[in-house]
Amino acid sequence: MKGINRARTGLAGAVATFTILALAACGGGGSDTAGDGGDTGDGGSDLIRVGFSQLGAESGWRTANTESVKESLSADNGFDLTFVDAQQKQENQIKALRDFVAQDVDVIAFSPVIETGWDEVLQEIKDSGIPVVLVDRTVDTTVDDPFVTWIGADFKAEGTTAGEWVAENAPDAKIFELQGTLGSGAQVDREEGFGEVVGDQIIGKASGNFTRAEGKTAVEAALQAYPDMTMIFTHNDDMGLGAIEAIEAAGKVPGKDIQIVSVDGVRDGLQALVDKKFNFVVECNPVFGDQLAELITKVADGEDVPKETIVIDKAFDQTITQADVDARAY
Ligand code: GYE
Repeated sequence: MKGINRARTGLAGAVATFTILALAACGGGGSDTAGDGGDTGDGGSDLIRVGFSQLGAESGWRTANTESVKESLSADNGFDLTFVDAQQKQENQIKALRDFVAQDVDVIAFSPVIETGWDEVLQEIKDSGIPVVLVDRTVDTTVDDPFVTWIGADFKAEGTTAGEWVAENAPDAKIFELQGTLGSGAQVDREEGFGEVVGDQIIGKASGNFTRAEGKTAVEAALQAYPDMTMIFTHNDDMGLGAIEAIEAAGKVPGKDIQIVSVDGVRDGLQALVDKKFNFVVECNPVFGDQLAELITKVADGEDVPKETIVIDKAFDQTITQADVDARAY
């Protein structure tokens, strides 16, 4: 059924209290299925063999998330990671997942590019007995109990936070909504959260697929279609940065003539906020590799884990300073 991120369980405490306990645990013997031979030739029979299907490299958020995952799921930390980038194509992800089953990895982790279309492969994984850890985005499937645990952000709350800022600061704005990849958990839930607060201010919507280039193209078209727009709500910073280019090329001033409210908070997005081209940014924190490593270790060891772990987000307005931006890790 619909994404698990709809039910908030207040697991923030668990997230914040991550320690290096997990690393000690996996160093001390790993999983009970890890002894069946690694394929990396590093003699890592104690390593936990993880197949991770990343959905792509479409945004600054994704790049930071990939770095965090790779850094945490390292051999030094007790993992034998097979990482595959799907280039935003579901068929590539399905192929990678089937390969992981064929390799009989200990744990499969993946960030689903969209919510639907996973029934068959999730059933195959379930039949193989390999546990699934869902990362970042959610699935909508008929398969019963398709994953052990999910870690990611509360996308709906991010949309709500953005909407509340608009309701408070720009209640007359005419908003064009720049959507992420259609059918992705991040798009569906951010749109829902935002729409519940200021839906009546939205005059048009189109997808920019979470990339700067497609965001720019979508806004070029929107400037023609909705000449009275005064605000863009973009589902991520990269598309917002593309929007800035389109707005400036049209002779308008981003942040003034057309305000921009964004989600993510990568360094380039926060820089746009300092430069007064973005007006408000809701953070979506991509740096949760350590928490993922802890979860995977427990799953491989057959220990109980929470069904979901919500990564904590903040929000930023134009009072942010250049020093804040320079200190940003991603
Ligand atoms: O906001 C966007 C990325 O799923 C949270 O995907 C993620 C989103 C993120 O492309 O920049």
